[in-house]
Amino acid sequence: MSVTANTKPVSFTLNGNEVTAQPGESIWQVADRLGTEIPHLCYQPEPGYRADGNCRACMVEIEGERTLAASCIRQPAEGMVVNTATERAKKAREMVFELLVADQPAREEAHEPDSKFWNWASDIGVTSSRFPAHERPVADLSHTAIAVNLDACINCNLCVRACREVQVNDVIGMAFRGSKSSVVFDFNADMGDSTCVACGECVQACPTGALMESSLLNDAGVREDYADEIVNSVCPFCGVGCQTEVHVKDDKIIKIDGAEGPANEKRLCVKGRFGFDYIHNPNRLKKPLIRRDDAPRGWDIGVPDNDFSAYFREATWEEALERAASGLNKIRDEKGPKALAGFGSAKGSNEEAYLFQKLVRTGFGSNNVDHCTRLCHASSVAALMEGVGSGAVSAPFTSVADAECIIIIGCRPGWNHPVAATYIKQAAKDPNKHLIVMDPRGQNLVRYADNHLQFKPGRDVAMLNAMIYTIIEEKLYDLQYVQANTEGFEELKENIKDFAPEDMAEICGIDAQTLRETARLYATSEASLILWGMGVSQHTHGTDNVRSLIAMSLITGQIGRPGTGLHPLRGQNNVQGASDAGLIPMLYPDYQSVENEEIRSRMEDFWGMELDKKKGLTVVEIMDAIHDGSITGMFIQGENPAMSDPDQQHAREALSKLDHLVVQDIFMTETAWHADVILPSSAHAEKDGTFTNTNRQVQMGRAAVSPPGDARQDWELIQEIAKRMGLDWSYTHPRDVFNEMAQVMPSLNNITWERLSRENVVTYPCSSEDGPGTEILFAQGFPTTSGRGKLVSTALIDPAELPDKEFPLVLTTGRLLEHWHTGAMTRRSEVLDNLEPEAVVFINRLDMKKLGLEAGDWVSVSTRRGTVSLKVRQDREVPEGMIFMPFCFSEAAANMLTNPQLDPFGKIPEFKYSAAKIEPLAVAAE
Ligand SMILES: Nc1nc2c(c(=O)[nH]1)N[C@H]1C(S)=C(S)[C@@H](COP(=O)(O)OP(=O)(O)OC[C@H]3O[C@@H](n4cnc5c(=O)[nH]c(N)nc54)[C@H](O)[C@@H]3O)O[C@H]1N2
Ligand SMILES: Nc1nc2c(c(=O)[nH]1)N[C@H]1C(S)=C(S)[C@@H](COP(=O)(O)OP(=O)(O)OC[C@H]3O[C@@H](n4cnc5c(=O)[nH]c(N)nc54)[C@H](O)[C@@H]3O)O[C@H]1N2
Ligand SMILES: [Mo]
Repeated sequence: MSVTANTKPVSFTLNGNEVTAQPGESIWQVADRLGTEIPHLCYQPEPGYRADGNCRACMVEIEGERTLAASCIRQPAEGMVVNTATERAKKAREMVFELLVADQPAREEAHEPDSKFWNWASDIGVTSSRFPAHERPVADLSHTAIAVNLDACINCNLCVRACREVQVNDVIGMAFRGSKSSVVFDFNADMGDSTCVACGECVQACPTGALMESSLLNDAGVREDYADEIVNSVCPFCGVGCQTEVHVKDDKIIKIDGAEGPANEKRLCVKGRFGFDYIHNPNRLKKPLIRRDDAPRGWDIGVPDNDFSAYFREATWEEALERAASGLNKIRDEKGPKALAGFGSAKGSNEEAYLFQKLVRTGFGSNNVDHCTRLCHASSVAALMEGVGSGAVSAPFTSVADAECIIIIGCRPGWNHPVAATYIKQAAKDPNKHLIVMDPRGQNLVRYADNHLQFKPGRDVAMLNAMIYTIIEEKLYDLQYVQANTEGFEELKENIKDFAPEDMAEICGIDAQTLRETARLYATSEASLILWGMGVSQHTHGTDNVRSLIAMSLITGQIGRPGTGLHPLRGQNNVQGASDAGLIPMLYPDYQSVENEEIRSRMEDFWGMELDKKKGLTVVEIMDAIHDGSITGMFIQGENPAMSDPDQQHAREALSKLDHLVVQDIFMTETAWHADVILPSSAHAEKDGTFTNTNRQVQMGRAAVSPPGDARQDWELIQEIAKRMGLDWSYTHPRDVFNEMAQVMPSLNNITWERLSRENVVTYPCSSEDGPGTEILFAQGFPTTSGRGKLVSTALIDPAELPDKEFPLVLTTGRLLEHWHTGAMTRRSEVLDNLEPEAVVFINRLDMKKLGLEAGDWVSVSTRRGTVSLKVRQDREVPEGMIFMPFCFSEAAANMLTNPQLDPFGKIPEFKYSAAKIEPLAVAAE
């Protein structure tokens, strides 16, 4: 019996018909393609799932063979005669089901009465059994999101493949033998105590309901609620842009599954699958609010979700909108357009972002509009625009499948882009590929990596330039590529002389040989790809860090081909789209400079009014301008700067100093507490709109439920303000906005609202009305003025604040898997907050010892900007001398501590490096 894969098409007979199998196709797949259903349990016809052939539910008869064959793993041979419905095959399948039914709770008591298992059982007519049942395992309800009821388990192994092969989390396994054989988590731990990251892939794969969303089960462990509608949409959390199937019942989301999108192929992570309940949180803003005249102001008043009735009163929409707009009008008219500023949102849609920047540019009258990209990849975008003429990724993260060498630097995809991480881990398991992790902290991807360069924080340029030095000295660069496609090589060559690995080793903490070997690996691999994140960008020398990455890729020609390129992993679900749409103080939609006469006059014609000639202020500059009195009014939509800006006291003092602040959000955030008017708006699952992910894939998000109470659509509210500021807008639907955007954004060529409604996704740039778009950019040169990629030399620059005697540690900040940024959404999601409920600082065992600390002790963490109190978590991934804090916990806000010093080019603050100290607290600091 041959089980080797067919490499050529094969003709065979299926149920009497002459058919052809494509190379690699199994009998099951051919039958399925041609419309013949064969029962299957352990087989999952989704990308990433390997057929295992263990359940025997898909047995078919092959003429001339004594035994039946499992059609999911069997490939047809030329001339083979296969019958799926012979008496023998049917009987065999019935026997399989009868044996399995014996051990199951009856369908009426089944955890999932509508499971794949019960549906097939009833299709083939076997719903009871003559066989005695084995002893049934008890339920394991130790995890907050996933219920484990192994009484329904049929040992089909799908959850093991889901966990190990698809998501590559390696938590679920099979243990014990024979009739005792069972699914286990780690070494037979309770699910809640295991290393499970709750991606829920196993839940989605389980054909029986043995693994299920616990929120769906009643007290008897039975599912009662089923969707009356399933809406295809996109996940609201990160830039991966997973497509989702949103299950809705009675205008409430009851469950989310992964849908077949190009960035996720049905996979999701814990937030996307289990974190949706924030939108039904009782504390959603439901009525417009106006600050009471006698309410005290101050930077430290805001406690999210606390009773705010002493500060705010409910108002009608008319009153609130009037108050919001007239306050802005007054400032504009009395102090001039530049006294106003706006922060738009990377959580909202492209249409909302476009309208928001248009409101600021045409209604407020200046370019003072920015958003969280400034705190994020601003330095990456600055370097990329300068070097390759485009700020977006050159290739999707799924290109890792074609890469030979994958470098991930300054990012932590396992936590922050978990579904992208599944593709990286899958690729890294291939022995012919090499994964290199460069990060001062450890992370779970290190397990799959060839090497972890655990260098000193803030020393990226030293490390990367040592690699460039090696590539040039050892002549590993691609001379032809350099000559044909780049400029500045001679200067780079000259400048790099100071960066011999032997000299940089001490500075970056990686020995010269490793630096040289890594450089060789990157330069000489068939295809090398770099993915990076905030560890690279959030520094006062962030732009230089990225310049070095770009130089490395350009001199080796590791760009523009499959498996090569530069991929800054974009953070927010729509930060790519919001930037494209022009939520940037120096750029109109599609990155067109506001200071270019010709472009400006084109935009003036298009919008029908005169526009500001000067670029506007950026996020942190706006906060400074409030302090110096030049900005006195703001509109903030879908951002929480009171938590996300560096040096929080400074930022909150600014917000409380404003004469007029309008906040449009879905929750009473720390920022909203400072507002004069609060406009309750629509969450992601409540709106139609397009969203652009990190791969440049423009995707359709669809409203699944209605906004709560009187909350209204974001786009409508922006329009209401615009109208009251003298603009004659009359959009009736996000579609109208999209159509307008497409007229000034060449990146949207061949992408229409109708197309996206139909196809869900198109990648930009797209060169034809029906093509899927261009995944890999720069195959032929660069969109710079010269058509060449620019090599820019960099220098060694220290982080802005180095540790000293008083503040001996390096504080780095970032994220947790379960929480989103400032916690606005995820701390209001029951599942996610249960998983990470309290503020912690991560610290190495050795530093704990020096300070006499035990895990769970209360400490204070201080920098020159402030002090917070929180608990200690021992963490072996943080190196000695460094501490890590996530910035989601308002009770111990990391940004009380961070340094607002800016990178001169990207204007991004140094979130990743402050000098800090830790002191034990004797008493619990409740
Ligand atoms: N769960 C979750 N996921 C998210 C988010 C979230 O809030 N929660 N936010 C989203 C957003 S907007 C963004 S931008 C992304 C961010 O995603 P990432 O870029 O992965 O973000 P961080 O965790 O902030 O930092 C990444 C890494 O930088 C490392 N690092 C620290 N200092 C240095 C240094 O000096 N050099 C280098 N090379 N590395 C250093 C840290 O050790 C850390 O591993 O995540 C997105 N995804
Ligand atoms: N210390 C430290 N600080 C950092 C970083 C770091 O690594 N360390 N990272 C920085 C980075 S990379 C980023 S991107 C920023 C993120 O900073 P922010 O964007 O300020 O953070 P979020 O918590 O994502 O804020 C989103 C806000 O939008 C609201 N919201 C969600 N959906 C909607 C909607 O549909 N409509 C409206 N109107 N509102 C909505 C939420 O309730 C929340 O208040 O933080 C930055 N700050
Ligand atoms: Mo970000």
